[in-house]
Amino acid sequence: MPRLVYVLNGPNLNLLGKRQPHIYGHETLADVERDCTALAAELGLEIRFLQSNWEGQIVDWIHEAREAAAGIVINPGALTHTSVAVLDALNAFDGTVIEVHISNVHKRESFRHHSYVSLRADGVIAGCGAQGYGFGLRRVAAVAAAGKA
Ligand code: CA2
Repeated sequence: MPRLVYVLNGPNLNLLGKRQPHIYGHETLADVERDCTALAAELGLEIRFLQSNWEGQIVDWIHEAREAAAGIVINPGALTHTSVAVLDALNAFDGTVIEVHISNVHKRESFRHHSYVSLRADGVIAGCGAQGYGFGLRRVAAVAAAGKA
């Protein structure tokens, strides 16, 4: 049975590819989902690819993942820099957590340099564009395979 991975996207990521392409690129979130689904199949993973503009919905999905998933790949959007609630939810999740940012947050405004989510994340990927999601999935698959060996 394929291992389940939640791929969670926070506020405004539904606008990907539609605004600010100089920062976030031209790929839409639907493009990212398609690429992640194809890669997941290669890696023997099943994904639930989700986006919400609501903090509580992201928290609920993290709780749902506790019951079912080997890992979470999360781009929390601006919740990265503000949300203790998302951090607390991730702290209650036992699997692998990979934090992804499309842009290099460390090259940007100073308020983007701090991440609550990084206090829990096992790995952090930033500035690799939408490719970062694929790197995150590969990492979850590698950690799961190492655990099985
Ligand atoms: O670089 C990233 O992936 C971010 O997580 C994106 C967040 C930002 O608040 C973080 O600091 C870094 C913003 C997501 C908004 O995405 C948009 C995409 C296109 C147009 C407007 C917003």
